[in-house]
Amino acid sequence: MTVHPVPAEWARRAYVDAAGQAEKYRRSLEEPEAFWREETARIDWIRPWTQLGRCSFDEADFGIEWFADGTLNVSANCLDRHLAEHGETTAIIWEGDDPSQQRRITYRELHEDVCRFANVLKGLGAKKGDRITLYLPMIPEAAVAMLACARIGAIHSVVFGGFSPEALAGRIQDCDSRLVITADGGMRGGKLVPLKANVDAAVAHCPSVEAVLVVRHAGNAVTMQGGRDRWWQDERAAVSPDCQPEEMGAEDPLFILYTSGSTGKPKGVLHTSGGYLTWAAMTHHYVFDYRPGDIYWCAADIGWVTGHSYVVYGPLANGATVVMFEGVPNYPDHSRFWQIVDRHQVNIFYGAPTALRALMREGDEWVKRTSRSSLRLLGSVGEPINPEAWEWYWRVVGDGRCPIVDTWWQTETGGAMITPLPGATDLKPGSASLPFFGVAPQLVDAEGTVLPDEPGVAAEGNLCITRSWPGQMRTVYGDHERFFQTYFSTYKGKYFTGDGCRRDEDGYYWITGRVDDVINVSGHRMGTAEIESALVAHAKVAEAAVVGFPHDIKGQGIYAYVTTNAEVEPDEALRRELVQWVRTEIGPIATPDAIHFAPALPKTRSGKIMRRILRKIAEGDVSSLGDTSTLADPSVVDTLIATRAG
Ligand code: 6R9
Repeated sequence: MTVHPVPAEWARRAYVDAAGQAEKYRRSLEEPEAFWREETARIDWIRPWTQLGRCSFDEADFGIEWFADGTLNVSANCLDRHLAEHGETTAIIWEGDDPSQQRRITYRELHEDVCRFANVLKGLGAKKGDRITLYLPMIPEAAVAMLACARIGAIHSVVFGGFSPEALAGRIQDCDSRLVITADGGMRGGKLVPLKANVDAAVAHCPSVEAVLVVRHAGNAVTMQGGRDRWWQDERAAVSPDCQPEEMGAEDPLFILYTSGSTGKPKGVLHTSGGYLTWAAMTHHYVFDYRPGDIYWCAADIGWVTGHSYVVYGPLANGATVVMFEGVPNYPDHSRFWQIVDRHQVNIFYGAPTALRALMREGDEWVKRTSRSSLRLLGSVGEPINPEAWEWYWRVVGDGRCPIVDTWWQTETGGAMITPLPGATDLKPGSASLPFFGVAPQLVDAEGTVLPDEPGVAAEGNLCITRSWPGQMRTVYGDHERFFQTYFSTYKGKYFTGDGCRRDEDGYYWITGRVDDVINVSGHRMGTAEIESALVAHAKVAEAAVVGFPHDIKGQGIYAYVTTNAEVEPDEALRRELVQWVRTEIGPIATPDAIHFAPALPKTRSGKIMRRILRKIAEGDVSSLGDTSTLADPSVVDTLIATRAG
């Protein structure tokens, strides 16, 4: 297998080399108090913490707290403290969907905008602890709105702009937001996303919403409802440019972000202030080896956790210059990413494998016609990166010069957990490599037996984490019991990630993908249960079962088995209708790739759908269906094999 050793220059100049990595890792687990005292010094505390943490994953005394008696304000850490020496440093370089549009915003300007935005929110009655829903395109005002919430101690809940009004309404209702922040519209690939119209449709079902603050951006016509809707640009001028940051406890909530799990509706993952910011800033510092002056670009949308931790909180806490991109990789053409790299002289680029695979398919020429000589480091996140895409990223995009940090983590973990450090870790294409400081992974088998962790011995099982880390989520908003049940009840005393994983002879971790009913479509997490409930909500559908199947570009595609009501004759028109239906119910990211009309689904005698078999059929691998003897009616399987979709 190929191993790419740490380039000599990186070993010399990086914050940590291999020996440093091993030593810091050891200290983080063996001397946590001293280790975290040092690492939290990167944060400006209003009142320094004295208690490190009180964390237990056991049911009897379950709870997670870090630095609990410390106080801080997250927005002051991302803004105010940079002003004295770096006020004129560019904080955000914005690149519009339309390649002729750019904006540059200094830390001083960002600070003023955040203060004004915070004052507008206060004027609308927002206060500490309130939930505020954000539904915005990738524009600087998205970061401004998040930081303004943090400044006054309100809890933001960002909903990805690709979600439908239905999905948005559910998320507004779940956390009872009184305020929604949106834009008239966003642009993606030359197409308008009618955000304000979507908010209008959503808010019609949300009696809790009293005010909608709208950022003028795309210039499309919108309806403004008197008494409820206001333009940010109008309000901005009428408020003071000063706003004192609220003193927040380290364990006061910073944000909620909804994410899919294997059961039920999306969960409101809750992150708090002190531990989360420490983790975001610290991982951004070490993983990207960020130096003042570097131009750093994370291509994730702020609607996902990667956008929270690595577009906004981590880099801004570190005083970085961040590129923010509204558009898509293939508009106006397949060179767009690399044109942006050249135009803004990007040094660090962090993106998702799905985009790389899509660009790889278009051929090297689109990449080669750009210079990319400014690039020094590349990153990958969101899903496993297959070695072929890794090598292409390395050879074609990075010209064989830039280390690739393949960072494994989750919405729940707040920031990178298993990742190379560019000056320390030899790279194996496809492996997220080694645990970050403070992270204690463990592999267990299905029964929970711990697999031996010894040098030279490989193992494969389910990935758990045995100790808390500061960036860990603290609860599921409004349902603490669900938090415990979802993550800590499968394997007693451990956090279960939902991922399968192999550890090789050198101790490198290879994430093999989800082992639960979550599918990862283009790096977006979807619960099969959500798509199923959208399908059965259609009047003609009796039953549905959704599974993932391998997809060349998306990583996984969505394969839906649908049983229609008895009187319905399934046809092509219904297939199209159901695809459209799911797009409307959840959003375009949940578009089924295949719909397989099934007269019946394979079930056990107790009525449980045998998903294992459905996955095999969707994958086209019917040679090894395993034991089907427990099926109530084994002939169902033959029918499904004969009628496989796609
Ligand atoms: C950050 C983020 C989390 C799930 C996670 C895993 C997959 C993320 C990965 C990766 C292999 C990587 N995942 N990064 N798998 N290698 N580098 O993506 O959060 O949206 O919550 O998804 O994504 O399956 O469990 P989130």
